[in-house]
Amino acid sequence: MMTKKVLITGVTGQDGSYMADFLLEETDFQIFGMVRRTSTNNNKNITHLLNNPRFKLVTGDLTDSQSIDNIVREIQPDYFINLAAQSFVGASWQIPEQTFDIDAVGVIRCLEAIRKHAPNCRFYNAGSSEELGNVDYSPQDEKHPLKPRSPYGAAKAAARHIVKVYRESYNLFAIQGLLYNHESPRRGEEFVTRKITKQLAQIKKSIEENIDFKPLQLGNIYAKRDWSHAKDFVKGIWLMLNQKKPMEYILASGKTYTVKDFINKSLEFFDINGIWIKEGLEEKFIYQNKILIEINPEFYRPAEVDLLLGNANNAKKILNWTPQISFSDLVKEMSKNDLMNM
Ligand code: F7E
Repeated sequence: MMTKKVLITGVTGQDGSYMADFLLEETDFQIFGMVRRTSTNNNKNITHLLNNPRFKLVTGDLTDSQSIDNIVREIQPDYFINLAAQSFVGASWQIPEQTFDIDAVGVIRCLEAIRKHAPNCRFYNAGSSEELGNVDYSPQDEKHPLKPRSPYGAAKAAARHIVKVYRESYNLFAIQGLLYNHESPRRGEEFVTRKITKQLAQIKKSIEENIDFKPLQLGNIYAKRDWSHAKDFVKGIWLMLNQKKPMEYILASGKTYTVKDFINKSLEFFDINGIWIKEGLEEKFIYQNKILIEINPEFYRPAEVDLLLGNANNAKKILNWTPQISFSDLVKEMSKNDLMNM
């Protein structure tokens, strides 16, 4: 039998790199990682894979239909896992067109290439709890209506519809999981979790060395999110891709915490016992008479998703998916990693 081939887009990112790690470990498949050409390389999440004979990089771009078409025609993948995106919600108000071009139209480019050249290929597109946005009830399940609050959420909701349309029109195995926030030491540094652990690690080191530091500046620290570890989620994606029928599931921890809870957990790891004072824009965290954390309205969003809490019972029951890493261990791992790499 021919070795199976998996194409992963967004392979230099958090999810793409963990997906490649997972498949290299758990299967004997050949992995093709699609990367965008850039003048400076962005390979830090995959340096450990570059010499692996089962891992190959291919150049393409979700905004370039010819590149996607050529890659699918030439590789003839058995699985196409689309983890490339403009994934930063905050930036999606500044670059709404680009966000749609990559996160929604880009998905059509993938589906068209599959339809034409590899109709038996199983396709996964990264969906998001941001599609649910201004939620009607908690915890949210797969029946919750799509109510996006950002250009990013709207683009992912559009992608969900188009994936369904292609699935039903052409009988493709095409699905879009609905994943709640997932984090790790490989998370990009502008997302709130990594921003917190990285900057608190810097502050911790500055305090120890008695040098000046800039306070950590954040926006809405009362937003609630359902956070998990990205490693647990790539496994869930793979289970979704290997069911008999193309069904879509929520992956979530089923617990929700405020951004402030995340900060407090990380402060606990760094052993910084200060106090929170004041409220609203004036709220601050003080330690040894110094401001460590303050609010900067620049980081507020034009519209916020106040609360996300997912119900992953279907994935647990039907896919037998069980997340392993708790919120507390996640915060510790991220904080420890940033401190070690200072
Ligand atoms: O924000 C609040 C912010 O940027 C989390 C992406 O992976 O998960 C992610 O989207 C919360 C928001 O992630 C700052 O307002 C406060 O309420 O880490 P985030 P996100 O927007 O939840 C979903 C599932 C995705 O699909 C996305 O691709 O934290 N917040 N202060 C802040 N957020 C940031 N980034 N920076 C702050 O200073």
